[in-house]
Amino acid sequence: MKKKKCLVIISILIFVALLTTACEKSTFQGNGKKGDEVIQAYALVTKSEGNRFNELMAQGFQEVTERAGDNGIVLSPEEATAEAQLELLQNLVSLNVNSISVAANDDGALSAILNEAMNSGIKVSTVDSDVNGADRQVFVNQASTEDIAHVLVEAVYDISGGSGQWAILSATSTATNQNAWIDAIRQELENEKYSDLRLVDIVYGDDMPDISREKVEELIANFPDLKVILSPTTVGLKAAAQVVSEKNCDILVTGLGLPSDMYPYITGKKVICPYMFLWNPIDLGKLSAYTSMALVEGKITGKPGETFETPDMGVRELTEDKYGGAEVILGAPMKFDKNNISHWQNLY
Ligand code: RAM
Repeated sequence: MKKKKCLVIISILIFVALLTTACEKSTFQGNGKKGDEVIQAYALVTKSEGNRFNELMAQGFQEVTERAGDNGIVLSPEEATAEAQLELLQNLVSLNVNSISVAANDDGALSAILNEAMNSGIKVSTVDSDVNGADRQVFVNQASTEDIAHVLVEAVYDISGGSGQWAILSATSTATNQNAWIDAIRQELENEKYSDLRLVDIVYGDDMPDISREKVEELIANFPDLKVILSPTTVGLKAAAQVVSEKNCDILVTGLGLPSDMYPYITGKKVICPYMFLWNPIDLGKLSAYTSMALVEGKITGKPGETFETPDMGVRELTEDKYGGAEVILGAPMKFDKNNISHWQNLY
């Protein structure tokens, strides 16, 4: 852990050294600490390292900043905790970067540091996993929370045959995207149509493959009649499919997964996952970078109704989020099944 922290700090120091020698620095012109120098960099803080979804998002973010000739800096904490992110955010605020985009591991814990960032003129947005509306300017949301909940509950209904026990394998218990989706799933379940479905448990695998696998094993042991495991996290869905496949049990899995991870379980002789959903994580990272740029360039300020142009993702509009603030939505969730997964598994 200490070694890792050291590496992160050394990387930041090297980055700053490179920036200060080779890159342009300018005087801050914004509404914050006038006269202070701003490090011309767009920063992304992911939820955690070692998660392919986060890496793909970072790839999209870097692609955009590089193409624009800007500096993109991606920092990933070792663990998916708010404490680990806090440390990275503090470093970025001290550097006085142009913008910070964060996939939050908790809604409240980052509030003070994000407000400190905004007060000093740094443009702040969230991506994938939000914070409270007042603690950022824009949320770059993958798809509407209600749409995600709707397709997931419909999938459980469909593949269970409309009745029986099912369970949710989530990521960390504080992840705001996971909790927003679970809340919306509960709302959706109030529909009379789903009255024969029984949600028996919600377990948390912390977006770590081993913990997720253990949680799946516990579910299988605790609920012999379990029909479906829904995992709205790519790490969890892969772990669920692996364990179900190894144990050769009759449970089916669905949720949010990477086509490259889930290909064998969707197309295999024994189908473990009939279908699942996701969006393009690379595009999500790209949209996050475009949003940061639009904020830095003053094209948007974080009010619903504002629009900005992108070179390859059309004109994007900020819409009103659940806090009365602004979000920009990437699109609708995409369904992956045996008919289309071959194409997508090569991409992400
Ligand atoms: C995981 C993460 C991420 C989520 C995706 C679907 O990799 O939990 O936050 O959006 O899955």
